[in-house]
Amino acid sequence: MSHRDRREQSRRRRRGRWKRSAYVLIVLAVAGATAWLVVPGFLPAPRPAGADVVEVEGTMSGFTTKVIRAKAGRPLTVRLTSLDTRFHTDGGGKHQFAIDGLGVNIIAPPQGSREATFTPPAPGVYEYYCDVCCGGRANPTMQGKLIVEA
Ligand SMILES: [Cu+2]
Repeated sequence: MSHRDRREQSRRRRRGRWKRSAYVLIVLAVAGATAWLVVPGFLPAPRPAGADVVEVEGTMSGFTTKVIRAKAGRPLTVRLTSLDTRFHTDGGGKHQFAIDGLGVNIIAPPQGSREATFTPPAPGVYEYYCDVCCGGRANPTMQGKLIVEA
């Protein structure tokens, strides 16, 4: 093999190595960007400091909390837990906590919890309800009142 051939060969080898590391870099960049985009979707939204937290449990016999008191303009976190299993034929063990006027819609999976933080803007009484199980919204046990004070 001539000197020239050898030089050519090592140049080609170097180019191959560069291509491979570029490929690895691109794969890492894409994986990183994907993780950055996808992972936050699975994490709960950060709770603002100082939010009041209220726990609400949903079962086939209704909400455990029928009245919630809150302050207007102060963030409120509602953490909804479904105590039912997925074997419930009506609703599959899910429960909901919805307030139409405030755009709140939490759906807890069977034997799981979900939460949302919102700020009631003005004093008043807001009805909350579950519409995914046992008679849905019309079921009086799956309703409650959020009383917002000034
Ligand atoms: Cu329910």
